[in-house]
Amino acid sequence: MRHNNHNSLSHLAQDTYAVILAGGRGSRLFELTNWRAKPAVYFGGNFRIIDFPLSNCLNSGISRVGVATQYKSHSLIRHINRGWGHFKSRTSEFVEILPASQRHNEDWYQGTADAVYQNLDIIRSQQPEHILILSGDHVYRMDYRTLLAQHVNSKAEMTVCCIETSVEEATGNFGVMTVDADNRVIAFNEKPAVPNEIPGKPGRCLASMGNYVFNTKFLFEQLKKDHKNESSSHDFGHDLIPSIIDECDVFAFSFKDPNTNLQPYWRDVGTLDSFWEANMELVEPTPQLDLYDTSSPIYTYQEQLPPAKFIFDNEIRRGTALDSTVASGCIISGATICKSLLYSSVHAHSYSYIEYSVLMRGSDVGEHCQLRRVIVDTKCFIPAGLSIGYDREKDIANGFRVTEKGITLVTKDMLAALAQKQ
Ligand code: ADQ
Ligand code: ADP
Repeated sequence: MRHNNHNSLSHLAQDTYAVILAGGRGSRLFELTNWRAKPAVYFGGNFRIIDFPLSNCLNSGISRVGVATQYKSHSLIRHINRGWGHFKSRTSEFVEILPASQRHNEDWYQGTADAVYQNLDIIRSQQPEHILILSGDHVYRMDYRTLLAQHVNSKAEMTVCCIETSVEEATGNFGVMTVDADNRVIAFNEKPAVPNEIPGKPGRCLASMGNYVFNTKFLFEQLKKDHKNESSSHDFGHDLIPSIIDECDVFAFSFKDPNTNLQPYWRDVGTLDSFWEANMELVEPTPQLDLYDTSSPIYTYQEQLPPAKFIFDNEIRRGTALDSTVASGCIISGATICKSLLYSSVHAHSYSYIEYSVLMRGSDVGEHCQLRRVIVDTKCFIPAGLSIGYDREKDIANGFRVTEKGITLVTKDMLAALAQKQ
């Protein structure tokens, strides 16, 4: 039976258990992931990165989800516990945390395949037909039912989701594959120095999104084989996928809009620059990622807070936000905010001027501060009169991190160190 009508798509989703891999640090986000895993990093003025794959599961009708955590998981676990309780509204629905807990040996999770292997008994008890493995690191909307349908219709044992990207972007960053005319994966190289180009498309290649579908029995067999292989690093991209493509039915699923055939929005936000850029796209008048689209909402945890409040000081003609998003609990008092994203409970005081910046939950910008192209981590108190983002050397001397593209990251630890110096 071909799976494309609504009923059979719903069944496919119901027979699937999703594992979201959320244990990685995301080291190129530097101090932003000093105290939280990358999937717990804030994004888009209201959300955390993990909210995107979790919402995609919910919107696709996949109601059994395990989140594999490892690195600095406190912030992530707290967010999931607080924010994803509504998933439990029916007894068959859940998001469960799969912490690295040395279930199969003395080790923490080795690679991504090991993170799944160590939870096989938990997954097995659910008896799913398919297992959807998702990276917890990316911002995108996707209906996973289309992927599941292709997987079943092509009689694949495993399906890898891919996007077309530039060779430059893929080099050293992504798993890169080559497919034949039937979309069968015939080569897979994890983060190659010289990626294979798509035939006839110079400079372009097929990159893995780090999302995979497996037939359950097949995955269990392959994970057991990989576990026994002492030379394996137990990672899907490095070890498991390259080891099965010659013998098994592994297909690629191209992430495309079925109506336009165009590639939908998908962002890695793996570096401070790409994180800042992806946030800035959202304050454009009509961004590609429409967070206001209620047909597939992105859910999150939000504190119960009073509305954002703007106090316009007539004398200094300030107290406004333009081309910006301002979350609940913010107080903009005699400050000007331009092209910026303010998370909940940010306070900006008189005479301060903030532009092209991302300010996370609970930060406070003192009087007469100026911020330009700055990422401000949670609960930062920027002392009155400080300018950030105008003088690279001064920012570095103050202990802030400045990227090559001139984005400045400020965290509360940096501000505490600066206060001690003064
Ligand atoms: P990377 O994202 O670089 O490449 P990795 O660091 O292993 O690979 O992270 C993949 C996902 O697993 C992330 O969501 C991360 O948080 C999580 N993770 C990492 N280590 C983990 C662990 N020990 N336990 C639990 N979760 C863990 C992968 C693929 C590439 C693909 C890119 C797309 O390997 O082939 O191109 O994703 O970004
Ligand atoms: P989030 O909003 O991501 O939860 P928080 O500012 O509350 O951000 O902190 C994230 C996590 O890191 C929490 O688990 C917190 O306890 C821990 N944390 C943050 N800063 C520090 C620090 N300087 N030292 C130790 N732990 C920290």
